[in-house]
Amino acid sequence: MSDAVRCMWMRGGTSKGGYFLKEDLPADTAARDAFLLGVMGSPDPRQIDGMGGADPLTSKVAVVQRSARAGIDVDYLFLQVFVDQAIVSDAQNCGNILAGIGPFAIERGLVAATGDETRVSIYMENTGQVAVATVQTPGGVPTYAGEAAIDGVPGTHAPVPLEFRDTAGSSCGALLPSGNVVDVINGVAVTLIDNGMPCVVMKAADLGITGYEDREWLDAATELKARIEAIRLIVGPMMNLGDVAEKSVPKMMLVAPPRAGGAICVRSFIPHRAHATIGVLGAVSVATACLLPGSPAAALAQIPEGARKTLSVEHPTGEMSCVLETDDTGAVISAALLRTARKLMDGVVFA
Ligand code: NQM
Repeated sequence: MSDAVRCMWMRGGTSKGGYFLKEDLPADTAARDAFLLGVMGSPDPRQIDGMGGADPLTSKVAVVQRSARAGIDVDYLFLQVFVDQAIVSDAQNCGNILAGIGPFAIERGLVAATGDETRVSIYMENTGQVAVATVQTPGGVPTYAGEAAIDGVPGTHAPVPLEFRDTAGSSCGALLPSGNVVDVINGVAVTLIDNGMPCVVMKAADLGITGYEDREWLDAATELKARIEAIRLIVGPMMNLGDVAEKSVPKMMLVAPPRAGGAICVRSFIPHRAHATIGVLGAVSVATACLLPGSPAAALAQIPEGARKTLSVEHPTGEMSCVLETDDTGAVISAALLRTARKLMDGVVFA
């Protein structure tokens, strides 16, 4: 298709991508995916003929429509457009791209602003769960300027707090899909967990690294990546995800003791490239693993007291603070995080 399609390009958290109204995209899934591959310039490691940034974190798409569900403003479908393979996957959520959904929905007239702040309830179609985003709307218009800083993004912007409830088992059917806090795979103790994002959490030291390496080092560590991928392919079916060879989940999380006053330190593979920071729901899942007695993460974590805990998850370029609320049994019942977003371009895009 070479026709112009209406699109807004936005940064959401530490990711970036194209935001579309569902009605503007081809209704047929195969035609939609072919169009999006063309828009991003995939498959090509440089994405030179498209809008993608040659990085999974900048090859993302949000498809948004007004919701018919009671109490919900908009439905959001996240699509990961693979960089070097002709794959468009709906197998995961994205909490970073989620940060742009509220402003986008208001800008496109799907949601009316309600004063200086507007709460937008968002049904995440990938996993059937709800998130609430609070958007700054002084004068009834979304603003992107503000004083909130998030690590991994230069400068300050308007805050977009995100709240999640009932994220356990989002894609795997249960918080601990294998039924265990610890499984041993290829000699490595792992926690298979899904609190919004399917993740495999293991000690970096058990894979022979410190867990403090930078993204470039991790991306070049071919043998380490092969070992991690071997584990990932084994646990896919154990996590009710089936064959994950061509899926972007589960994410692989290598944890180490915190060294900047946080709760835990993480290096994540998503799943074949190292993350520059950490995914939003990925961070929620790792923070949740830290609260499970006997887990590899719990053995390394520094956990604050109280039913409402702020766990700072250290990552390669700073930290992400997750506010977790727990019930009497210690189970996580809600999570909240701060993100920012910015409108970069509004116009039409060509495939
Ligand atoms: O875990 C990257 C990102 C993500 C996902 C990935 C995310 C999340 O940073 O909710 O945000 O893990 O593929 O955008």
